[in-house]
Amino acid sequence: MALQGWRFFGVSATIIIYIGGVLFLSMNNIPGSHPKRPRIERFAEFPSFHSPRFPMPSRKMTIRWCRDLKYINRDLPIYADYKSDFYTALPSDVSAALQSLPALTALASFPGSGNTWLRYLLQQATGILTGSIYKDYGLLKTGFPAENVCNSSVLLVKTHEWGSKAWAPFSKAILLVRDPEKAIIAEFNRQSGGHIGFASPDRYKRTKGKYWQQFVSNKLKGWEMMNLSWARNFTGSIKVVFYDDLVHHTERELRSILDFLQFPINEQLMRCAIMRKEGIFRRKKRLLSFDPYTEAMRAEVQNRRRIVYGLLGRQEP
Ligand SMILES: *[C@@H]1O[C@H](CO)[C@@H](O)[C@H](O)[C@H]1NC(C)=O
Ligand SMILES: *[C@@H]1O[C@H](CO)[C@@H](O)[C@H](O)[C@H]1NC(C)=O
Ligand SMILES: CC(=O)N[C@H]1CO[C@H](CO)[C@@H](O)[C@@H]1O
Repeated sequence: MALQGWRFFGVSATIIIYIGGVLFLSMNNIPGSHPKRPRIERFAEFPSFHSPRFPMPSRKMTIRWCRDLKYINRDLPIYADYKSDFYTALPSDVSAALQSLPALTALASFPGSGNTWLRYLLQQATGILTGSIYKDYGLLKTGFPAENVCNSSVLLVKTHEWGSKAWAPFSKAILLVRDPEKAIIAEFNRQSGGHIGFASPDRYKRTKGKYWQQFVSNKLKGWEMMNLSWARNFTGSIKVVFYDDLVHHTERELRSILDFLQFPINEQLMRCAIMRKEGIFRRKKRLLSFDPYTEAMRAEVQNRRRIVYGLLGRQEP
């Protein structure tokens, strides 16, 4: 009897530990819709976000928002609320604008092209949350609680995918394009830098530089496909935003993006967003003591960039 009691206890404990373990693992590894891609994306475009001064991006990093963020509630426009918030537009204009918003807008970009920064700016300027087809817990905790929301309750939805499946849910898209030279380094840092956020110089030299070379050539193809397939084959309306323009003419670009989204501009929020455009991110150049691109690589990257930028209608100096 006593033995059976012990056996029962032992089996129960094993089962409980097992279930607990499975739960723990599944909580940390929720399958996404794109299992092949890394689902963790931090602020790759903001190297300092990972700097040793901020060792863990998910802790203590609170963004001060110009206004409390919320979802778009299309069914129940609360007029009194909109009246005070969107004081530049009449309440009826606002609700009409919100209702006429097309189903869904994608924020399509190659990783490392500044999509998180653009989402940050848009959330500041509108007070409305932006979504994503991924669920990045780092972002979830640092001011992007609508990670994994992909419906009309968000302003737009981040994606790094392309192809007919990727754009099926969307009727509009903003294609954010960054110089591949920078985007590829940002992506390399993100994939290999861990919490510190930078690839160590050794990583560029791994297997006599072949690893990095292969990385650049793969990513360059991806960059090109991403850009061109959205620009050419997506059937909805598309707006191409160049990262450099966003950096140098932030307000002008934001206004034109909101115009594209048919979202009414609130001047007060816009001023606030521009004031806080860098937010907690201070962009700092990583000082690599060497140039990771060889002459041949750079020539190839620049050649590709010229072709793609040309096709996207941008003249290169
Ligand atoms: C949007 O998606 C979220 C999460 O999947 C869900 O909670 C919410 O109800 C959805 N909203 C609409 C308007 O479909
Ligand atoms: C885009 O369309 C062209 C034909 O117009 C097709 O050859 C190509 O495979 C398409 N690309 C994607 C990524 O769907
Ligand atoms: C998907 C897509 O449009 N790919 C094109 C990318 O650009 C090259 C030329 O630069 C084309 O050959 C591909 O078809």
